[in-house]
Amino acid sequence: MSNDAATVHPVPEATMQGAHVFGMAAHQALVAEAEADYGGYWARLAREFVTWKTPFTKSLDDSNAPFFKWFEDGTLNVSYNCLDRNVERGLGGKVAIVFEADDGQVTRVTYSDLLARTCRLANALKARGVKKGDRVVIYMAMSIEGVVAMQACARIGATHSVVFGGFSAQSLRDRIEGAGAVMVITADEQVRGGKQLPLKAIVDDAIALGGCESVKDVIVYRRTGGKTGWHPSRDHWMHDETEGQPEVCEPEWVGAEHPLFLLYTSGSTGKPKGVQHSTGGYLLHAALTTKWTFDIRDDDVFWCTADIGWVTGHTYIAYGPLALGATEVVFEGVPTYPDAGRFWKMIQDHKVSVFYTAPTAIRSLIKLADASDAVHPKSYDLSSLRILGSVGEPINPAAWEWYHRNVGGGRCPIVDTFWQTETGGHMITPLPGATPLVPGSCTLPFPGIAAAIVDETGNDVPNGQGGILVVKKPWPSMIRTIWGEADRFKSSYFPPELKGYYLAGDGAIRDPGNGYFTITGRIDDVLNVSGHRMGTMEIESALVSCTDLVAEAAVVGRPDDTTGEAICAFVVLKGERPTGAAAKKIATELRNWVGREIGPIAKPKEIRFGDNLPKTRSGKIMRRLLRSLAKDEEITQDTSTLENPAVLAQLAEKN
Ligand code: 6R9
Repeated sequence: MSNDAATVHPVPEATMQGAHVFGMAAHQALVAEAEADYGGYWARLAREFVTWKTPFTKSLDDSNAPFFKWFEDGTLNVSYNCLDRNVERGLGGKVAIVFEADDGQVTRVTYSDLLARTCRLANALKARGVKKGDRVVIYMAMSIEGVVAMQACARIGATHSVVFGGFSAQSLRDRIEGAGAVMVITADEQVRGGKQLPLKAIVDDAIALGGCESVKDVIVYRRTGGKTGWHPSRDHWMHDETEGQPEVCEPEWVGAEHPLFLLYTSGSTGKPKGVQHSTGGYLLHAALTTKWTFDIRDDDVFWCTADIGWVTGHTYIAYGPLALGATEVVFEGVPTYPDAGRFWKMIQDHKVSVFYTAPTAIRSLIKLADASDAVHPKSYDLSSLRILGSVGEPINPAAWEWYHRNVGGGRCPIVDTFWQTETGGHMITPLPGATPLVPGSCTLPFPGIAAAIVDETGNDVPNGQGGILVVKKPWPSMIRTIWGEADRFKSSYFPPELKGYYLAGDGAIRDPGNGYFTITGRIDDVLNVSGHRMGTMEIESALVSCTDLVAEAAVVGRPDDTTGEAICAFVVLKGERPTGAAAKKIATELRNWVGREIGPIAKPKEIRFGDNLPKTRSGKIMRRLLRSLAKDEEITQDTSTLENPAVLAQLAEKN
């Protein structure tokens, strides 16, 4: 593979003049600065991007690797940095958030408003006894209140753990218990695509499942006024709680290593991991990458379409843009309601200049735009756009080209940003004023990030040869630990054979010519469905927990044109192998079961039944074969070690 000249999109110099990082020489100078004095480079940026209450005297502390510390003796407050600081700089009247509800209603909040609302909620949390270091679970949909809830926690030094509103009661319960949360902040309902969906009722169910005894209070934002159950000693309306609370609240100054948040994410084994992030290093990278990767300027309107339940919504909605005093759009709904032109209409209406979304959204909108001109981007005025971004999964070159041409009018650079929940912010990404683009490649490491590709023993592989993606040096916004599971943190991310490098869990390859990185996908049992991370083991456990029906289950991913990967489950039932209508009925039952156990995003797209799974004589499931079956490939692999070759024909059958 080589990036021949025909595929390279040069930097559009005319439009990128004045970029924060302009030209490859500037990019290289930053890389060189980091190489020459690693600690000094990050310290310089930490002074430039973060306002400290007490300045730090030391940059990186690697004395207890891999439990790295950054700027440890510095103190700060994230909410101060995102709100007060902007008001003090004279941006109080500037719009911080343009909120568009599902039904199209628009609400604008200035920095002064956002500060006042955050302080009132922060005071309300304090009045309920929430204090520094306590964990607060936030189970809310996209809303101004969701961002305010995160900021309010940060203001008082409480560690938030946002749980995506699509997770089930069981998943929510696990996360509440894991975090030992003292409070849950939620809404009565959420509204998506014209439908009202419960949130508070799911919180009630989660708590009723047991194990959530740490929760003393549930604060409920009234979004729809829909009916919900009520436990008077525990449940409180947000508007009652904040009424009469002062609009000032002295920030809690915390140490740089204080945990700002936990965010649960899927791993290859066991239960989801509570990824713990810091305050100082995290905020630095959130602000820095928002500025350099999106080249944010004073008059930009930034729109990241992610949900605050995922890391992208943390770094590029709740923190990064606000730390820079930018104006951002927050959207409650879905891209296809009332029609598939919603994104384009919102870009037009709000004059969005920097737009950041996921390949899966692009791919599904391409199909719909091809079918109807009315929802094609060409039917909208998208001339406000300057820069486009992509995140969550590899973007295939065809989708890249469509996005570039039809949304970006051929003039907007696309920043294909590779990063993870664990990395806190962008790791490998173009800088739009500096990096020539190649569709499908996330190009080069962000200046200062020591990304590399190695073999199983941690040795560098030459460009052009695929390998394991690692990061050789700690960086400020990296995961600090897995909450309560320090050993798992070490073994998951710093396996001894990799020389102490951070293991990302993805495969990658570098172009022999320009050294550009292309991510080739996960190398562990983690699936990426519509940009959502799912562990195959998690889905398998959910299936086998249906003990009335299921004896055994194996889950694999298969490529999918729209969702990137699709979940395919192979199931052995306790009773006879079903066929025809019976198989369809049980498959539906099992899909709903998984939806209840984990959440709708984990429902298998396809379920196939066999009398057994393909196993070696030692009883190991041959997942390689299952992956081929899921893709409807002919089995050409050696099946001589297979104990029960007859099941292959059964498992090749669709229901
Ligand atoms: C930010 C986020 C992380 C996994 C990651 C990788 C995949 C993310 C990507 C990408 C190719 C990109 N991924 N961005 N793959 N190109 N630009 O998505 O975090 O939910 O933790 O997922 O997503 O496989 O390891 P998270």
